[in-house]
Amino acid sequence: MTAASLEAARPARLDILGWIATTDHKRIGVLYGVTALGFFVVAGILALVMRAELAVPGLQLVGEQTYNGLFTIHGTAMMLLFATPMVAAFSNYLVPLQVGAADMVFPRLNALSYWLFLFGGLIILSGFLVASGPADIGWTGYAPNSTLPYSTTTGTDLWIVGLLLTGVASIFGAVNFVATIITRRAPGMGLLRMPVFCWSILTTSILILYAFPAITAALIMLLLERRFGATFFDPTNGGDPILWQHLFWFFGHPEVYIVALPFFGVIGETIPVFSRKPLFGYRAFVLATVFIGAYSMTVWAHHMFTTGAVNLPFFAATSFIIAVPTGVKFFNWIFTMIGGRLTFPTPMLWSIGFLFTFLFGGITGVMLASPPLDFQFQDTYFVVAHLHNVLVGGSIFAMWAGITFWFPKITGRRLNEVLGKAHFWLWSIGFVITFLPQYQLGADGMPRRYADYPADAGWTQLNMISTAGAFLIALSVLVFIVAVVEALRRPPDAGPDPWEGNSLEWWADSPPGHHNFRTLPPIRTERPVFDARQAARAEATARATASDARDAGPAPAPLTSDEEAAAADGVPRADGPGGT
Ligand code: HEM
Ligand SMILES: [Cu+2]
Repeated sequence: MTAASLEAARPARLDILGWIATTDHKRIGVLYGVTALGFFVVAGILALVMRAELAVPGLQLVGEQTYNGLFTIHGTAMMLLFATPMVAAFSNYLVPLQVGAADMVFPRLNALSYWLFLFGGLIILSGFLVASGPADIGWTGYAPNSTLPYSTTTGTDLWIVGLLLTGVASIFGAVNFVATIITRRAPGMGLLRMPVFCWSILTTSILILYAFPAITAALIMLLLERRFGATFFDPTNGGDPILWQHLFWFFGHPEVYIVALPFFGVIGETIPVFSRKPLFGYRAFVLATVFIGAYSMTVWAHHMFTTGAVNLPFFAATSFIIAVPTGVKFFNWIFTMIGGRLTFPTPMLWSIGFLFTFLFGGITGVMLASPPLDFQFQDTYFVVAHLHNVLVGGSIFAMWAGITFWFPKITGRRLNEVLGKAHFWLWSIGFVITFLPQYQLGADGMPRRYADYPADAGWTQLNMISTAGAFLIALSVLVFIVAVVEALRRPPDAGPDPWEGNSLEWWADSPPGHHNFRTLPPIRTERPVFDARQAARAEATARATASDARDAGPAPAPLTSDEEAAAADGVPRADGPGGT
């Protein structure tokens, strides 16, 4: 056999070394996304075990100590190994494309961020392998529970070290995004012509730079206290356990915006495309984003009302006010749709689902920001319902919108619409069934973080419903996985711009080539690809009119711009951006 025929006989292989050594922002984005979804599946399985345990009173599946480990690792993994790195996945893939750059400013630092995140995550999960079990201190790691002698497992130390690594990864990533957005925008792309997704990432990255050092410091202090004799949180030695709560929530509240703002940005990209209109109030949206980012630094102690150690009116007031810019975004989204020519493919369904579920989560948040209500609901299932309403109903709905929207860009293939819609409806129904009953359970006084509840409390039926919903959510995720596998087995056929998008990523090939762009269109608004498409259509219309005129005598009167737009809508797409 010749070398060439040997080469041909070898089946196509995944370029594993290429992926490991990659510094290409697109590959790093895919690595982040696939890894984060892997952690999502793990954390989801932990959730199913917990929900199965809670379906009926009594301890059937796991003991109390195991349950502590389950909610700790579930909460930690969902927040910091799934939602946060999912933001990094979207921003890695999209920011350089949307600003018209060839890559990030620091590609190697970018790769380092990913590997720190992966190994940090594995270190956290490795707690399941030690004899005493994983961290058992809640995702909030409150002192003194997290100090010795209260949390004796080595799993807690692994949790600390793993979180330190993933935190540093987030900080490196944030530096990279800020630098890329500031220095790598294509000619013509002023800051106010940048897609709202990039604005969200710029804001989020700056927020990371303020918030993550607090948790990094807190984790180092906790490790010193547990293993090296420090007493930061020990009141018998001049320390203060409340200090942990301040450091944690100074990070933790902004963190919930770190996993929300980018997804607001995603919805700011999808709704205009499927409404065939520019985003209503682009500048107000950008201003609201920046305001939420800055202002989210001032509300952290609303998580600490019941400590009796914080100023209630101040933190209640700041928390209420943050609803205002969030409300502005709802106006942006809704007025974009009003009067638009709406279509409802899967990404648009997720976007509209997001509007409903996030609104509900926001309203229950305002309730919890009110100290009298918070004193009542503290540590009950009302809080569990609220936080999942915001995270699952807000961020993760929008995440699915983003995944289904950009899937054709990343893979060159559209997802099957029937499977996509099945995923959406199963998830949505499962979401409501899982989390709505928990508001009632919370109002009835069922406490969170317990593996069991009394049989005579009257909570059994609602718990059973909630558990059934969780399994429906799991089923929907299986449908999504089937849809992805089905799509990847087809040859690529999506073309560069399957949705008729607005921003520059739709100008590049699907998937984009190594350095993204061969050419760029002129950038005169925040919708350069839309502009280029309209220009191409106008030109095609003009050409057609001119040749008609040659055939049929005198030229018709020139179109007004409104007529032109209407005519262009009916014209089949001119040969498109195509990236050439
Ligand atoms: C999708 C289906 C999900 C289900 C069925 C689910 C279920 C649960 C359950 C049973 C608990 C423990 C409640 C308790 O006993 O106190 C919990 C806690 C928690 N979950 Fe989820 N969850 C889901 C998704 C998510 C997502 C997507 C996130 C974040 C992005 C998340 C973040 C959390 C957090 C932060 C906690 C609190 C952990 C703690 O108490 O320390 N969950 N979840
Ligand atoms: Cu908060």
